Amino acid sequence: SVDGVPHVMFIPSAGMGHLLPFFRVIAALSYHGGVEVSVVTVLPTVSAAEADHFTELFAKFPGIRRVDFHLLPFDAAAEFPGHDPFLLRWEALRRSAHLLGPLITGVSAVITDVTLASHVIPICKDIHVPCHVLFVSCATMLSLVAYFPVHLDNNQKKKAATGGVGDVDIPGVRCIAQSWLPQPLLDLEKLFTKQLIDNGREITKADGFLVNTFDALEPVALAALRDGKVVPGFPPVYAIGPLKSHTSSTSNDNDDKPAAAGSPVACWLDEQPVKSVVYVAFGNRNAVTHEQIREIAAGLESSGCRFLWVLKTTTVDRDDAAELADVLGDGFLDRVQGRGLVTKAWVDQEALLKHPGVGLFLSHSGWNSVTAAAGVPLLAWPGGGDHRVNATVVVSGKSYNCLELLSIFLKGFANDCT
Ligand code: BUP
Repeated sequence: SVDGVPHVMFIPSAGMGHLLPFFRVIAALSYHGGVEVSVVTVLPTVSAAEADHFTELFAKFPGIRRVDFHLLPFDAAAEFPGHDPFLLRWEALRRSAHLLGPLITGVSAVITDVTLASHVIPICKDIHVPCHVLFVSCATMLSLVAYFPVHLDNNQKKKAATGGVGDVDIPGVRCIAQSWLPQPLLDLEKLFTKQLIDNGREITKADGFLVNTFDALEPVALAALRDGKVVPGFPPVYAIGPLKSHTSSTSNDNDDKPAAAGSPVACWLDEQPVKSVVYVAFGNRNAVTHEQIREIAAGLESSGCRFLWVLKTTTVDRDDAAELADVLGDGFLDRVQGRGLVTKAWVDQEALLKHPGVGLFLSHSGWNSVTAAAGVPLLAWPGGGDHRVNATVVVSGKSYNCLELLSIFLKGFANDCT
């Protein structure tokens, strides 16, 4: 600390789903003051959305110290051809993490992203700096990350490795069926899996966890983690969610008024009947294939519903040069004009979900999206990463497997609205 003021250093990773919760905690700490805050920043970012949000954060809170961190050269394309650029950025960060030591020395506490935990925690231990993990997904996913290495060790002991990964029965939490695990975990050679196992083994040595959840939402998983049922002696877990956008904590606006008011999308929503619009979005880095886009478009069109579709055609926004009309097919936009709006722009999703016009959220079930859905029924279409686990946390009991069912669901929704 400097002059008795504690100095907290944040080490986020990459992807908006990881950055936004960090920015929210950083903004809250900066807003309340009494703490010196620094943020390890790697430029250029992978996506334009990340760059814009870094710029906004530092402009809004000039007191935050930006600690530029330069990555070592890493020929990701040669070593891991075709991999997700965000996963590769995590890998690049991990491979350069040993250079963080001198930057961390002298700070009062470090808060790291879980994707870097296996590398950052040992550095902090060496120099006696407390290290907490800001876990950006749900507590159930945290229990899976912590328990997965133990599950594999148990499999090994039982010589059950030939049976594959199998269902993961997390003590005190629940049994997650193999088909509901993050699917890369079924292949122990995958980069995602290697990183998760490394991090899972090391996180038991963290000083604590801040999790974007709350006790009423995940009482069982939180209790099991805290009682040491998942992994004996697990560090303290603080449920600090649901994290809110810093625009609402810094503005004097009436909280009921969506921050997106006045944007073209919000203006369009203003004209729609209450709870009539299906909001469709699959997060910032989950491109759906062109074939899937056409199928979703056909489903939305035949459902007769009003809809707002935030469409991403590439994993990284900077690469997204496709024309909407080309992607959606001839005449689609004309046929749905008035009742359907499709945009590729970044929108203030949290604010839009609060708009009275929105009646249903069709989502990939990224955790930030799930927690922002407050009050809007969520139709989860989970994809990769933690999405399936997140869906199990909020599921009401039904699961559907194909787009025909989705279309039936949307038709039912349309009938409800008329
Ligand atoms: Br796209 C988009 N506006 O236009 P998730 C996203 N978001 O506010 P992720 C916007 O980004 P994975 C947009 O509200 C959420 O807070 C959204 O995080 C916001 O999914 C965040 O939902 C996206 O956790 O995918 O990160 O896109 O889960 O695969 O990391």
